[in-house]
Amino acid sequence: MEQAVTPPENQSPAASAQRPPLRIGLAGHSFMGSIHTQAWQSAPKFFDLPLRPEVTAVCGRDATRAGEFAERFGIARVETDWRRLIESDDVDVIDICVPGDLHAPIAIAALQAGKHVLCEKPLANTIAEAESMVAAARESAGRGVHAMVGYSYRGTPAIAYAQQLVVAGRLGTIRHIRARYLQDWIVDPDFPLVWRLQKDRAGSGALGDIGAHLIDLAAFVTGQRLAEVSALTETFVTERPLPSASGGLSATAAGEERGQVTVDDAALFIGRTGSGALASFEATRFATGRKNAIQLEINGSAGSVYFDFENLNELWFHDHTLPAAEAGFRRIHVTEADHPFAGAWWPPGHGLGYEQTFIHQAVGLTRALAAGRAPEPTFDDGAYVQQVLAAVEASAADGSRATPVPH
Ligand code: 4PW
Repeated sequence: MEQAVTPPENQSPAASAQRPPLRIGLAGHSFMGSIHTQAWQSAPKFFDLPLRPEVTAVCGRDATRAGEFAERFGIARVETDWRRLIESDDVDVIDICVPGDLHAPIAIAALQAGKHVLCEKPLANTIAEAESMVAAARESAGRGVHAMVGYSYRGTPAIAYAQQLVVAGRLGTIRHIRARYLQDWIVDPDFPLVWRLQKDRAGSGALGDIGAHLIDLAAFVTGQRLAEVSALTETFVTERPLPSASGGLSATAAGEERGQVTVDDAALFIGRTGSGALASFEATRFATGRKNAIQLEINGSAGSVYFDFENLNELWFHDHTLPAAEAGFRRIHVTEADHPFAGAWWPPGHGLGYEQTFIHQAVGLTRALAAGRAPEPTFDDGAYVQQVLAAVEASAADGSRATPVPH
């Protein structure tokens, strides 16, 4: 008789507490720093992990704010210079949660110093930076030191399940990818000029901040990369008040002084994958009423899937091999024990949220490092997204159509 196999997600996490530590040094402590820390701290409580993640130090330029963060999350040590974090003996992984202009210097120095790296997305602000990061990661991999880029939505169970359906051939030949990431948090023209609206800090606007997720998800779910794109971008509000020092997604203006918005507010582009599928993408922070709507539809010759992050526990699946009278999109609650990641959590139907995507990212990284293999998404995956971002910007800037994406 065949032995029943318990999926790793369903094994008791109790053992995680006994495992050797995986010590995390966190660079940055705003929105992403918080959710990464929560992820590292929650992962071993719900998943049976070969190593026990533990955030041992946090780094931020403002010692007071970094200290408050450390106290809130129970982190022992505070640094104010990321170089000190990299030199630390009590850190195995540098977790980069700072604006994009600091990704390359921190990641490259960390890998060279023998620290694994988790780097927030998009990987970098320019192709040149991304390429240097890929080179550093390839070199360090030879020494068993690995790098991962944080495309966290891959850890959404419904997205991971959609990818499994594609791999199992349930969609057949992919014809269409339709992807939209819609937010509305900067519609108010008096919303301040936070770093996400500054090109020298963020690289680009809605395109790189949220469009990058779409580019990664489309490639992850379908296994296909874009070969060419054609794009339009727009900046609707070109000047904004300067932010107070702690400016984030819910920032307030510092005063009357205004500055120039140097990134796109919205980006729209179409493309063709190397395998001939046609794709369309929309990334905007001006879609009033949409908060974090990541909508992804894939149409194949044998079926389709549809997902919206605002209903993240559901995947809609149409099986085109069924008789027409029975076929049609049906809703799958991706909360069953044998759905990706779901077995570690609540009973079927009780559902997960945004934070679990980061916990699943931490689980993937921990397991890969323990097994001595490269975690995914890799810096190569991050550099591919960077190539698409650059091609989109080039196409939008000169009005050229069918701008190639170099590989
Ligand atoms: O990565 C993305 C951010 O930069 C996030 O997942 C959502 O959009 C929330 O903030 C931005």
